[in-house]
Amino acid sequence: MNTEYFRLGPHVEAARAGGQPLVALETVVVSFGLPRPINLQVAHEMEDAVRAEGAVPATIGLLEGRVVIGLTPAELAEFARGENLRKVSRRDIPVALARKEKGATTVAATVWAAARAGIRVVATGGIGGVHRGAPFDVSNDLPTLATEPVLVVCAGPKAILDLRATREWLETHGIPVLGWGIETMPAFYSASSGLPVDARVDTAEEAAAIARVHWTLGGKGILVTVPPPADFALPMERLEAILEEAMAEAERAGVQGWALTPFLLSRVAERTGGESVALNRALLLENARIAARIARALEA
Ligand code: PSU
Ligand code: MN
Repeated sequence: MNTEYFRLGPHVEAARAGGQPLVALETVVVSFGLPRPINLQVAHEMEDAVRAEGAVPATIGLLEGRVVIGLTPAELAEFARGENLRKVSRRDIPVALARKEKGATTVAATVWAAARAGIRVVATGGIGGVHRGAPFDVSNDLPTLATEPVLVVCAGPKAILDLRATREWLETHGIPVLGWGIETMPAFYSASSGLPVDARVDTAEEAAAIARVHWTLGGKGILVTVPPPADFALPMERLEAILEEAMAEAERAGVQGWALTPFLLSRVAERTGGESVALNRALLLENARIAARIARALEA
């Protein structure tokens, strides 16, 4: 790991020395994906969920010209305040580091940084993917999964996306999609997109065994998709209506590029009276727990 541009947090340094399994967490969901003040609470709860399952959390963000692997609670609070901070995907990393800007990392930037630090497991909510319709917009989360040997635990691609196109993209680029106790890929807000996974797994050991073979044979990214907790899931039809409206609004207002995903997520949160936020929190915690179990199984 390059020490000029990377720094390990003290707890991550200790975990390394003690040979404990690590799970990387992103900061865009904290700074741009969830409303204040619940965002900071969820960030801490995710870290606690990882610890409760016997692994060590490494929340990642850019600070003072370095990629920090394992933010401290005080640093995490800065990311939750969300001031003077850039949403950093992979293409933004050199700019943010050279200018010493504070940057929250997307799934793409988090996966990339985790790989550089030798961390194999990342937990998040929904990954980015192929956006619907024109203008052409494909999240860097996808190509980064195609190039970095990291397992990402998620609730599938965000339902704001073109799910069929996203599923095809994963297949084209050789990224195995596993279903956690399910045969079809979840769609972040709902339990199923109706699109098949490549294999169903029911235990952390099964997921770890497949990942191990994948990496031994030169494979890169692999997804473990977990359906959102049933008590919180939102019905597709209701969501579709909200999304149609939000996407039309984004187009009228000229919202595009990095700002589109946060805009759509916040509209869905408003229109569901916060139900989507409760769901997002529940699935983030669930995914953090499962990621920790898989990280442990990978060490065994
Ligand atoms: N999952 C969530 N909330 C989020 C995101 C994912 O539950 O805010 C973020 C992730 O950081 C993901 C990003 O990488 O949205 C995708 O943004 P874009 O479509 O601009 O690549
Ligand atoms: Mn995009």
